[in-house]
Amino acid sequence: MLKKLFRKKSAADLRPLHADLAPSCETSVATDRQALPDLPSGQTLDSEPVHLDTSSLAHRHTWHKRLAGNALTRGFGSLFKHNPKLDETLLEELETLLITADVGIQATTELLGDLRQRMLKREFADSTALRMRLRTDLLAILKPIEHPLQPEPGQPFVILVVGVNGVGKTTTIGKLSHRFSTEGRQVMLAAGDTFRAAAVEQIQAWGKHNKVPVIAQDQGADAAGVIYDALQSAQARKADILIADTAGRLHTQAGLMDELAKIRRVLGKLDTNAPHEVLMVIDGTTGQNAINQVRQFNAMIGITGLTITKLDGTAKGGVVFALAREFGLPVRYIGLGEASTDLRRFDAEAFVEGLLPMDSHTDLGS
Ligand SMILES: Nc1nc2c(ncn2[C@@H]2O[C@H](COP(=O)(O)OP(=O)(O)OP(=O)(O)O)[C@@H](O)[C@H]2O)c(=O)[nH]1
Ligand SMILES: [Mg+2]
Repeated sequence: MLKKLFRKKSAADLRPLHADLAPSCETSVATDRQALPDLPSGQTLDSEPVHLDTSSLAHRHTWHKRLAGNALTRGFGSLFKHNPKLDETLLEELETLLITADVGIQATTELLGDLRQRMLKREFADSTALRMRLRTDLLAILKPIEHPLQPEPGQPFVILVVGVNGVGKTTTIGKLSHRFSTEGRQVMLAAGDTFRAAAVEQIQAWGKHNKVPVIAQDQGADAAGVIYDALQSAQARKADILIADTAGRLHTQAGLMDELAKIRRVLGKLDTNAPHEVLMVIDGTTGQNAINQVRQFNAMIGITGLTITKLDGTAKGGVVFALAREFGLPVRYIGLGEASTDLRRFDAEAFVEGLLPMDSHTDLGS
């Protein structure tokens, strides 16, 4: 498994990089076709309700299994199992669940406000009716952030992947290169994490696995220089997509944050529109701290899309709603496992169905 091969350094091990752009960067292109590594397999709730498209729910049902360990999935299941009665207790327990699952105060207040108002108007015959309305309200929060990434043809579409340490950036790049290659696009990778030990080898292993070239230099090289070279090479080869990895960094590390601005600047010298996507990866287990992370990265480099990983584990899951309410940034993908096929295009309906299935018999709460 890749994760065992590449040990992480702690955040304290990170040091700022100030190296200038190397005038002539020697690149190595990993096009090896040998044996593959052993990879692991803005609207409010008052507006018109957004209806769940039940016709295509069958194939989305698989999401429920992947989201089974999630605090929200388990909490919803347990709540509606143990509180079949439509009363204030149900609402109070729902409120506690939403807050503790990191849905955030704003979204929780909106959700509870709508449900309470409707309950007072006697719109719900039973708790199942309330459950159905809750699904609609959850979807109303997520639908506006469902904007799939659609790389335009005609030039290398540059995706710069950023985020704090260990969130799943490189793994997401591996999964993305698998996805885009499978779609028949010519993909190249840039080993822009020149900081962490073994980071270059990690992305090269993904490149080898997916049979895509990786532009890399040795550890310690200037990250902006590597990514600049990679775009030059992608332009020369007329690649469709270039995905650039970057070192994990904390927003408090001014030097490393400046490096992101430098990467943007040097890319702009080759293509004024590059990077076309600044994809921030968020670890779904992070909780409310994700809000701070996005705020700081957005201020520094301008985020155009999010990927939320590790939602297959014991993440609280609610952070997707909190991020939707706080920023309204598109969620492009979610990570539901470690294998190259475990990256799903964000589908608001499938996500809501995964958390709170229409059929209560599939509830997973205890
Ligand atoms: N369960 C699960 N694990 C994931 C997912 N995405 C990534 N991981 C795991 O998270 C760990 C860190 O992944 P990396 O891709 O190395 O993270 P990174 O952000 O590149 O880390 P740094 O380069 O050190 O900042 C690895 O063990 C991955 O296998 C996911 O969606 N689900
Ligand atoms: Mg990495």
